[in-house]
Amino acid sequence: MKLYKTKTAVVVEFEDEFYECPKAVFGALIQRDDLFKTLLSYCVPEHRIDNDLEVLLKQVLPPIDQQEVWAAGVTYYRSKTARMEESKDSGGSSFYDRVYEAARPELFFKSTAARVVGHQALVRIRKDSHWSVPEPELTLLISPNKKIIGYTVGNDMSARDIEGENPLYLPQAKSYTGAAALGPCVLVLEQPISKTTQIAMIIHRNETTVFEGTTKVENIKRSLESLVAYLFAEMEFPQGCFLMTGTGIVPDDTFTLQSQDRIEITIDGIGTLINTVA
Ligand code: DO4
Ligand code: MG
Repeated sequence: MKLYKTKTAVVVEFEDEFYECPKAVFGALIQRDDLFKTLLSYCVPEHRIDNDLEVLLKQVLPPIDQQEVWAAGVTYYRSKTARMEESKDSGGSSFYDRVYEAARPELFFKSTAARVVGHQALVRIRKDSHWSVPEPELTLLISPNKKIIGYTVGNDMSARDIEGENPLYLPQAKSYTGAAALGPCVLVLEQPISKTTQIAMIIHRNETTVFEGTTKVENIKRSLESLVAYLFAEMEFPQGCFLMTGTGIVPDDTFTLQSQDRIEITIDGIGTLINTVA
């Protein structure tokens, strides 16, 4: 089932029907270990609403409340090779090679909740970057008890030239206004997401497709549980958190985003997150 946050309501989509969750507080719901069961309890005839998905998608907010957004890096082979290339002149390449093989993953802080933008909102490229890309990432919703309770689509906007110049510039390459997008909903399952789930990204420029790529969750080198275990090893998240799980799709080195590009990221079973570059 899918959970949507809108300006006026909390809505569940289940078996092609929509249900409103009266009095539900979105921020409290998305901390619950029993989220699937709780949402199912709203899927009864008295809460059913006539809803049009297209209309709903025009009203959705980012599916987040107060949670921090963290990110894992170099979890796909494609990410490792792209970073090694972009950092070769700075002598930073071996860091990516080593972290790909190491037991400890790369984890970094991506965004506060207030800086996250949602479906159909604007993302940004930094004014001081001339080589920026979107990173389409399966994003986990994790409860305060370290349980993966949902999945959403994430865009980890990145300034490749700034990180490539020096890996110590990672926080500037990754965290700035308009750098994190999540949405359009949270997929809540009874069982873990299938490894064969496809992640796809299309970038349109003036009605032309300028990039298209796909990958699958099974191409992540690490288990999702091990990423969560490292993130929670020495940190508490009293309201839970979101974790972007890394990108397996990186456009070739000649590609950089431009203002007005439209980025569409689709993850099977979750939906499509669309953002335009400001
Ligand atoms: O090491 C830099 C960031 C990597 C990343 O964001 C990714 O692999 O998705
Ligand atoms: Mg990333």
